Amino acid sequence: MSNTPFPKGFLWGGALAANQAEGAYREGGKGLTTVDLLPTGQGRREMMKGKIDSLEPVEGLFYPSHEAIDFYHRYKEDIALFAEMGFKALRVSVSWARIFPNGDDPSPNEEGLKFYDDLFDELLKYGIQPVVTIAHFDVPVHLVKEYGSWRNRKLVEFFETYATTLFSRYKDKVKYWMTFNEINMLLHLPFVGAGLVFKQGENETQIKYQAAHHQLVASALAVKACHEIIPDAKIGCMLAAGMTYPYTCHPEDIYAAVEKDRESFFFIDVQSRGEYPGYAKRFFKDHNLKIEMEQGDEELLKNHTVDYIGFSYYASRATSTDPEVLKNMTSGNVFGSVANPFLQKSDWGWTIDPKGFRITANQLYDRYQKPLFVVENGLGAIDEVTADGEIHDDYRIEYLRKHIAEMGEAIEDGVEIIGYTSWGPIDIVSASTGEMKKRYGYIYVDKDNEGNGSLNRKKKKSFNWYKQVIESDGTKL
Ligand code: BGP
Repeated sequence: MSNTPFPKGFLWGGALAANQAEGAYREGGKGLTTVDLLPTGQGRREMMKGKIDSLEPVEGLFYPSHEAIDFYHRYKEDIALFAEMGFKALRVSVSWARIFPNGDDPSPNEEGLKFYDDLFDELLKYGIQPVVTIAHFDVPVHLVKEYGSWRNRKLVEFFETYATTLFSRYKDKVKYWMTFNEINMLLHLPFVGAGLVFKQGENETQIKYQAAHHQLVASALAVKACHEIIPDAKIGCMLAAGMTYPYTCHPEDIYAAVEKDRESFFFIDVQSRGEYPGYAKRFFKDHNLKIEMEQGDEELLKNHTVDYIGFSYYASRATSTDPEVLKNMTSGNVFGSVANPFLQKSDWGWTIDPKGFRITANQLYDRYQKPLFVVENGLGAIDEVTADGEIHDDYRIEYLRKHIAEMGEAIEDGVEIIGYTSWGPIDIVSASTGEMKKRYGYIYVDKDNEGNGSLNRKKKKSFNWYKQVIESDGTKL
């Protein structure tokens, strides 16, 4: 399938997260993070929702983030492979606890700063732009224990210090930043999004939206500092996106879909438009939520909005007001979607909707009229190493081919998209399940769900396919 060439300078690449790739969880002076407390297995999902019994790793459980794929020691080998594919950008996150092991340390950890200096130097050696996520689901555990994490206003000050430290240290190396990964995930997986742990009987909705306010203020302070310290940098927000379709044309279903999308848009409306939207104020009133704001917060939000809208797209969503549909058509995702009978699903039950990618990109661009940056898209699948030692991941090529083609259509529609960093260009730990079995990569990593394997890397069939996509500016799909 061939396509109209993507714009010159389009940032083709891949995306990783520190906690899902680095490993070395207690090396280089790094402190413990929230994700380091998430084992694989069924208890993981409840812990991600803030039902946490222990803030210490438990003997005998397997914690996939502790070693992950050892990117901390192998990043040079991996970056050489990304360069071979022709990457123009690599999205990585900085682990907050490598820089401030406890989160409230009086000064940063030089070993941690040095690691990312070396990582960015390695990328720039190949002409690959670092695209840096400041917070990707890993809050220093000490901030949870001592302050209750983002429910506490003190986190704003700690985050501002952390972000400002990064901008000052890497101002000559990093020109693309984003604040919170999938900031809307706070509502669905509050321990992951904001390190929130709930006690029995607490008003979780009140705590979540107060924590959201703290993150939104912290994000605006980071935008302000980034523009002051690195005037030629771009700093964005980051949304777990995917348009919500109404199950029928019944007006109630239509409005339910509007409300579902507003649940996520709320965060980006504040970060991009600079104020709390009316529907949010009504939601707070209707639910008796009192959001504590400090003097100057609203002015800060208004004056320091983001430069671009970063987002992840895996699937579209659907919703209904019919109890029968809601009961019988549940879909596996955290957004409480109903399954879409017109679409196929992945091995993990995620809807596969390439056209939805074009629709979502148009929806975001219509709403915000700012450049978009696709910083996650990909297919988590079970890959098999065949007898010939190869991985014939044609199903992944198919998924990506169709999604990139629809992204091209969105650009033709006039949507400004600055780049595409597909999720997990190398197999890494799955965020939702902690599994290695849920693979996204163009590069296979020899490691299984129980942590067994050589960690050796091996190109899949999709490796040369993506190389050709980039080489041809997206015309050869
Ligand atoms: C997003 C996260 C990523 C990544 C992705 C895929 O929520 O930003 O960290 O994990 O989802 O999800 P999973 O790894 O659960 O398949």
